[in-house]
Amino acid sequence: MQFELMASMMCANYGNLEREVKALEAGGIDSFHIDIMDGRYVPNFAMSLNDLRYIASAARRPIDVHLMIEHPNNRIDIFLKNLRQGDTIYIHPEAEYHPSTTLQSIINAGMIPGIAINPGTSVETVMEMLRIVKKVLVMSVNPGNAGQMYLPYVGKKITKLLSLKEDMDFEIYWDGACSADKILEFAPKGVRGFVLGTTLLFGRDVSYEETLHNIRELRF
Ligand code: S6P
Ligand code: MG
Repeated sequence: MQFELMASMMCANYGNLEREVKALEAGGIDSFHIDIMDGRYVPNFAMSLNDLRYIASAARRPIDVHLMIEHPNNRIDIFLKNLRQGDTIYIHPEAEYHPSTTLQSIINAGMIPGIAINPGTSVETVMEMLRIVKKVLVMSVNPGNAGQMYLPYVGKKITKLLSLKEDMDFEIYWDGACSADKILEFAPKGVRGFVLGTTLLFGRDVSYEETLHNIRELRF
């Protein structure tokens, strides 16, 4: 079964970021998920521009930037110029007056446009944007922190998005409290990728290589 695994880098060991990037790549990670926060859209500061720059320069695999900031269009150029063609930028539509303008800036720069949907945001309110984006990041926890509990009502929203994805031409990605049982349940249904944080990948006594191997070997 084909699915992508992304590393939530806010959960990585900052004591040696280069070693983390190399170990994750050697273990077979598909991309690096960078959570950028401004302390306003979400009540936290996780990663920022220098973290993104450093990881983008050390990594060979693609970067997914998850912008949890207000009015990303005001600052989109500084993120775009630190990425390579084909990297992804997710914005939160609620954080922008004109999210379709921001998404168009991302497309024009040769990046993959995505939206992140909060647990409390319904599919109906982002329906038109589903025609613009290539990726939808479904938040299964409220944005702002790692290590939270999965919110089970998000499952129904994923079912709805799965029924729309072929016609509207987007892929679904999972962000928040991702465990092996969620991958077992949702990868066969068509969820394309999973962001791995403290629940499954980081802060454990198991190497990244072994964890990623075990996830790929899950029996579906
Ligand atoms: C949350 C952020 C996520 C977390 C991820 C961490 O604001 O967007 O990407 O980093 O959820 O994973 P876990 O397994 O600790 O929830
Ligand atoms: Mg995220």
